[in-house]
Amino acid sequence: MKKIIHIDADSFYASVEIRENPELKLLPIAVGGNPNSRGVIATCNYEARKFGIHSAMSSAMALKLCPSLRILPPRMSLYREYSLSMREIFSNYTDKIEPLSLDEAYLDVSDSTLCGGSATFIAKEIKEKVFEKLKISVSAGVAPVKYLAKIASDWDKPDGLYVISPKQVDSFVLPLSVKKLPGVGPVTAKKLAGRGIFTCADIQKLELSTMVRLFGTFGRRLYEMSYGIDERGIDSKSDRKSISVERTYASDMHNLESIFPNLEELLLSLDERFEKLDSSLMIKKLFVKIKFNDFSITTIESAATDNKGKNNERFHHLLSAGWQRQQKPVRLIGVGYRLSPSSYEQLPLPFEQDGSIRDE
Ligand code: TTP
Ligand code: MG
Repeated sequence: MKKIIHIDADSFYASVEIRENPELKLLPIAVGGNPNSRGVIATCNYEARKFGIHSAMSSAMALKLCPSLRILPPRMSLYREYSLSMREIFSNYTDKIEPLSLDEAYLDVSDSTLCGGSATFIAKEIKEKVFEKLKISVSAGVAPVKYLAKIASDWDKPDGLYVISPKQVDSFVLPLSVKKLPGVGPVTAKKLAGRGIFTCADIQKLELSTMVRLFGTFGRRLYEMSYGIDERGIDSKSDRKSISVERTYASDMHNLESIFPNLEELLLSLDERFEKLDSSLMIKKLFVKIKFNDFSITTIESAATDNKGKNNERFHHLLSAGWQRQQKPVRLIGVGYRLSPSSYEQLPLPFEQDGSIRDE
């Protein structure tokens, strides 16, 4: 039987901002984009949640709900620093850490002898250490399997610690709403409800073959989760190899002059996505994908540097070199980073020596 802890920081970006400026503590605050330019809320503190504000809501709407809301611009590099400090604390308890995002990670402490070998005491101590060092609170869930640890960390938020012991698994899952199961969004929940399935107990009344017929491979996973089963281990090495964003444009672009103005927006989106990933991932290479109007695709890549401005120049260069390949009207542009899991790799290499073009 495994001992898994899932840790998730409370209102993470907002908590960091409050830590940096404690005067904000009792005020409703949010981190997000400009309400005048269709910005959205990344997160808000629990004070602001009382007004009904939540992640992904438009900043303009948030201000309507709470006119005194302070909306701060995101400072991703700061959040990454906090994320790394949290990770350092986790690593005192186990090597088996699987980060899910900047503020979230699974820890497998099955083999740990610390805190008398008690996962509950380890989770409690981690919460204390994070607060001691960073002055932000995290919620922890402890369970014998991953998905239950994740549900548990959310059970008693903020500043929660919820434990589902092996003995409690059966009684915990029976009344559990299917909406709490990872992967069950509004569409699946509705489909399940249409069949009279609202809880894990309802799934348990069905045969595995019925679930698979109704929901494909996810049906098997739902069936297993309804019994508290989750075979997944902790993946300590992030297997994310790349991240990219791409856009198909309404009308084809016929020359570089019309192609270039799109690059900035693409790079901004790419960075936004990258900054939310596991903070130990490093950018190893840059790549650009171009789809021409005959649907042929060219991918071109070069090494990354640790300088953002230089990387953006290289993207510019790549876009130009990629287009020169075929010089046909362009319908899609993608930009991306190839990633490596640690910071040990040597990054800067001259573009000219490394630039390579690959046709797909
Ligand atoms: P979450 O852990 O989902 O949210 P949270 O930490 O702000 O609040 P909670 O107490 O409920 O855990 O996400 C972590 C951070 O990721 C969050 O602080 C901001 C960012 N984020 C976005 O930028 N956009 C989003 O839509 C979400 C959900 C989060
Ligand atoms: Mg969180």
